[in-house]
Amino acid sequence: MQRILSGIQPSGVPTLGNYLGAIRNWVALQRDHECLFCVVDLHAITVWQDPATLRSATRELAASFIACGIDPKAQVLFHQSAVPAHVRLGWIFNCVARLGWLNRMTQFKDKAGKDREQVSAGLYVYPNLMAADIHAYHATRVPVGDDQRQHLELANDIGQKFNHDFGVEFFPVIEPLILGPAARVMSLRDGTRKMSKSDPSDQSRINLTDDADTIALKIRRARTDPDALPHEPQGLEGRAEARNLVGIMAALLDQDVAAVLREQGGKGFGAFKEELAALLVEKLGPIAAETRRLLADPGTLDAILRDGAARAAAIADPIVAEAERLVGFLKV
Ligand code: AQP
Repeated sequence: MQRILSGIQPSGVPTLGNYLGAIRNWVALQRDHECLFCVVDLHAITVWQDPATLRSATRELAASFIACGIDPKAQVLFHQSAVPAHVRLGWIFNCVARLGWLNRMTQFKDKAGKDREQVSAGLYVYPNLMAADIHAYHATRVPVGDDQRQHLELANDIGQKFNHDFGVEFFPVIEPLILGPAARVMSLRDGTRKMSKSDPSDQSRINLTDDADTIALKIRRARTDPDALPHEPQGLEGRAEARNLVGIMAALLDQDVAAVLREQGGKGFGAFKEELAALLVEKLGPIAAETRRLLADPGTLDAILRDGAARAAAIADPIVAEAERLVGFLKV
């Protein structure tokens, strides 16, 4: 059975984007893979996080994973900072990766923007830690969206350079796992930007913890254009916001955009938005309720995370100890 590692940053409350683009697909993977699901808090602090908020966001994300259908008994659910193997291997990889490789990472350029000199060094070396997250478990498959493809290639370059430098075949080649047509959910305020949990505007996203009224209000206020919905996908060209809302409905219904437009074409946004909001409430309502139930018992949730961290460490520790031995660290 192939071992899979997937992670999400606790950099806010998980969104509809995280759900449709990632978590929902991971739930399906559990059936025929050995999975490690990681709340990547070490990655989250590459940008400033308020400490108390980070702690609560870590629990919230873990609860959302479970509420969405991740089974923490059958699979390993843990938070990254609780397994030191990530940092130990991450440091080795900082010394294996070349500066030129990191300079090519487009996500760093996007995230750093014009303020390059002011961002943390962690944001710059983040792809090395991501490589360590995967290689620490000898995971061979990683479900990724397009935005993470370049980081995965870097993880392979690092693993292969390590093997070459130390004359071993230790780190396996990682294959990206592309899961069907990736649902890319865009901001409700700007159809050209992706929906993000760290977007300063709460109105730009649907949080997995939003209640029915909040969802309805956010969808009602979502930016659109004055035209009716087209009958065919070509009619969505140049209409980023309309395309996004139709795409969300299609993803929730497990249909393609053409099928949704056959039903919805000709309708105005008022009627369409009402249907979309009702559908969102139907699909997300049970997730939000289960998340709230889990969060009401932090002791049980922490025990799940503790157990997950112990099981993750049991896999990663011997692998990372061997990497350290190969590097030449004295083991006494
Ligand atoms: N809008 C989105 N549409 C589809 N998939 C998305 N993902 C995130 N946003 C969307 C997928 O969620 C996974 C985890 O993402 P992450 O938390 O590690 O970082 P991110 O991609 O940067 O997500 P956010 O929500 O935008 O976080 P912040 O705001 O902190 O940057 C990934 O598989 C990603 O593809």
